[in-house]
Amino acid sequence: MTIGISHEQKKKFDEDGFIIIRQVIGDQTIKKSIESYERVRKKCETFEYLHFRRFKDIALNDIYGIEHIFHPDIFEEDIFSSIMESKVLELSRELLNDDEIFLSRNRIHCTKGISHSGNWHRDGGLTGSADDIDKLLKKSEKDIMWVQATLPYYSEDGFYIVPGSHKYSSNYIPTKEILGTKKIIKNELKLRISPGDLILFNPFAIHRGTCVGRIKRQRAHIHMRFARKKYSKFADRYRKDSEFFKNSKVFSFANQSWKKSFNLDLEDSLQWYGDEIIQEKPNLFSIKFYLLFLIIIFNRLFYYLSSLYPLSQRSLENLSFIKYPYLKE
Ligand SMILES: O=C(O)CCC(=O)C(=O)O
Ligand SMILES: [Fe+2]
Repeated sequence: MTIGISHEQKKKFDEDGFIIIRQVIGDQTIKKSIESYERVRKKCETFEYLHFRRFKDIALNDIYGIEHIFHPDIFEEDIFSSIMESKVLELSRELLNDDEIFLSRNRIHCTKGISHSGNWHRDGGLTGSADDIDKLLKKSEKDIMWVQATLPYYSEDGFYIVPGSHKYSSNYIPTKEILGTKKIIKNELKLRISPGDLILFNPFAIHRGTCVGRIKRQRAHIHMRFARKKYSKFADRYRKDSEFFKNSKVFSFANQSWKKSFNLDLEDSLQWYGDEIIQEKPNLFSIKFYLLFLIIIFNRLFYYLSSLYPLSQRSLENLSFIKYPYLKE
């Protein structure tokens, strides 16, 4: 089982909680994946596909997350090709020291018009509560449960991570201290990645996403979490995933390695994910729509004003009265 993780990379992953593997997919694959992503995005913009997340108080349709990329309504072979070409499944098997792993989360993170300034968090808990995350982190430290991956189609210079924060230690930062904040953490690191690079990280490491946005600095990456079958009960996931994976459009396109993963017999999750992520089409005849429109104008005004802020981007992100900071290079 040696596809590509060297001993040093494994050690770095264990110690820092992340590694970057450069250039795991080719230029042609990236180009085709971007075309596919744009098709999918269009379906969200026109509310033809509704499983997406957006910031509804800064723009009419500012999409930042598109859920369930294997959903038959948006499945794109070229995106799946890019995922298979990246060998992310095989690399994750190596990092998790387990052949029996499966995709428990998948979505596209994207930023186009408006800057994105996300909050610190740890992923991988079941209920989302801070204490629950700390508890599972300790469990995962004894026997690793999952790994997360980011496969970008554009250059990114905005993913922050706190190396080593996936380990319970004397200088451990409890999740409740950072959750929902953007505070500056002493050894935070911003990762610079190019299209076709792959970040693999321990979801219990403290991290946050940011992106300058705007057409020239937009981003779109595939976000994935792989979980070990033995922990399938604790792996929150979308209840229709298994149906999507077994759909002939997906299954017949999958290589042997992915077929093997799709065929795993999993326990039901204690916590299903994502049922509530479904957009409502805006109703132009409701008063709510126009009230929201006023809020959008208000937030947008502050957003543009914040572009004049003279100090650092990190301090701007910490001004609590600016909900949407205008980020620059
Ligand atoms: O890039 C983002 O917006 C969020 C990143 C993140 O939290 C993740 O990949 O788990
Ligand atoms: Fe995350």
